[in-house]
Amino acid sequence: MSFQELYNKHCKQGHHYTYGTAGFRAHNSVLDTVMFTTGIVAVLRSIYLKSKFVGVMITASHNPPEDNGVKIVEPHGEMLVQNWEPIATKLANSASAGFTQLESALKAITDELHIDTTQLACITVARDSRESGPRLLAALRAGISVFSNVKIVDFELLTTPQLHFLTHTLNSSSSPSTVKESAYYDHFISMWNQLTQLHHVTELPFHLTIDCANGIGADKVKELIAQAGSVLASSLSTVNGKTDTFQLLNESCGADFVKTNQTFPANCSPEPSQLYCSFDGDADRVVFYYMDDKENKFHLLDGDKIATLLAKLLADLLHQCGLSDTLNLGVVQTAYANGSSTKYISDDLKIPVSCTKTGVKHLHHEAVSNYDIGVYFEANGHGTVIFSSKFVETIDIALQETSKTNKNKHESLLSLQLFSQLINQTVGDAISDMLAVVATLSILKLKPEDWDQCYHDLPNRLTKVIVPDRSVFVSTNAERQLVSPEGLQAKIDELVAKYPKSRSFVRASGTEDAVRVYAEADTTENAIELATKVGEQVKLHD
Ligand code: G16
Repeated sequence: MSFQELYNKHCKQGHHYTYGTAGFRAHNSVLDTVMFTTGIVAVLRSIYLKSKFVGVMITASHNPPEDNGVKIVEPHGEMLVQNWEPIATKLANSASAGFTQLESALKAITDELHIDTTQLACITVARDSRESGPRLLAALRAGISVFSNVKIVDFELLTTPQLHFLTHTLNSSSSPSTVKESAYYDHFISMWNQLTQLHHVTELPFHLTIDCANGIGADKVKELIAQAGSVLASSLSTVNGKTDTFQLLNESCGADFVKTNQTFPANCSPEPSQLYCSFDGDADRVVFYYMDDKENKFHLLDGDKIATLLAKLLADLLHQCGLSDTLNLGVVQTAYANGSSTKYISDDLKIPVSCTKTGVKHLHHEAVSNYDIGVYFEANGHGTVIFSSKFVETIDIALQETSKTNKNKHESLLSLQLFSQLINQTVGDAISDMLAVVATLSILKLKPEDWDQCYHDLPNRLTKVIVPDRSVFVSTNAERQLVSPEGLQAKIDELVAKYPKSRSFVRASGTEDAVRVYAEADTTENAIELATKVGEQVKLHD
């Protein structure tokens, strides 16, 4: 088919596309056009990067089942570089205006960036379990097929982090054709086995129930558990794994539901002191929780608690190796981080903390730019730990120089090395993060309550307000203050001044048609009241 015939078959006119926090996301019925143009973007990006594999993931992650979306993956697993986001947006909105507009936008881009479209492009694609996935994949493949010199590796159903990992693996491999999905399981199971054997872990200090949000993470984590040794198989089980009942995706379950509602998901019968975790729809985030044995209350162990647990372990290991002054460790958070976590990291752990805008692309960039070990987590459970090339070289050299008779130092160095491979280096990954947390708790012999004791969260609430036009809510200072609508920030400041230990901010979501309101205060009642009052102000200013 010609370019125009493909366009006519897959594209519709009239929708305005905006590049959000993690790519394009909307109701599936308006996405065919942007899938088609994302196929084109991926080809251009691959050619621009000298035929490196570029990934495209079809998913709407934590959003409802009828939504869908697309995330573009850089050759080494990062999110699409930010200076290409306007290119992706321009092509989508040109296609939405008409074929001639798309053709001329494409020509302007290829001319400006000197892209020879006859060169080879290499693309990886995958999708989550949503019903609209196959139709949108067809639109994506049609956009790719506008170009004649393309190699596509279709991994079919994957979690988002699996596609990030496999895209990186393909680009690093001398025989890319041999890279299969199994490379993911082989890698993480091997690192888990080596790390836990080094520390003589023969059983976990709890049973872990994994809520899979009825998403693609269910099939993939079951595969991992089936292939891993008996330690995991005997202590891990899954709930909410109905990936074939599309309407159940993220329904009363999953990481976003648990974090926002601060309660157990559907189909979970909590037992005191056992550990629970929830993935989101594409398994790129995870939050943990448990029920205490005194009051049978729900306790959330969110991204902040994960960050502090991992940062403490890594700081201790660095100290035991005598490398605390050689390799710098830092934590990256967003405005959603609980005030107590930030205080604990800087005052108690004495580790530097930075704050960025929401979106893992921002946290990842900050972590890579500033730290040899960059622990970055959003409170919603999205994150990982990134290790620099200086870290890799330093540990390699230290291992060669340290005799095995210096057992403690040798073991700490090896632990750091294995840990840096157990946690997904390309992007936040619910499965890999889960393994890293479980390994840490097992090594330190911590029960959920022990982990929770490091600091006490300030009571907090996260709510959503639906407004006619969320684009009027413009923020600054890592999203902690609003510059528009005029006067709203002053009202928020007035309200915050009325509650002890309080903080509140408002920002437009980049994945949902809503404005998010976050509030924390000295008591749960005050946090709820503050969030409600700020939400009322948002409605008055929309
Ligand atoms: C995406 C981003 C996350 C972000 C979340 C919510 O997650 O990757 O960094 O925290 O959206 O963003 P917003 O508040 O702008 O809607 P996911 O898991 O939905 O892809």
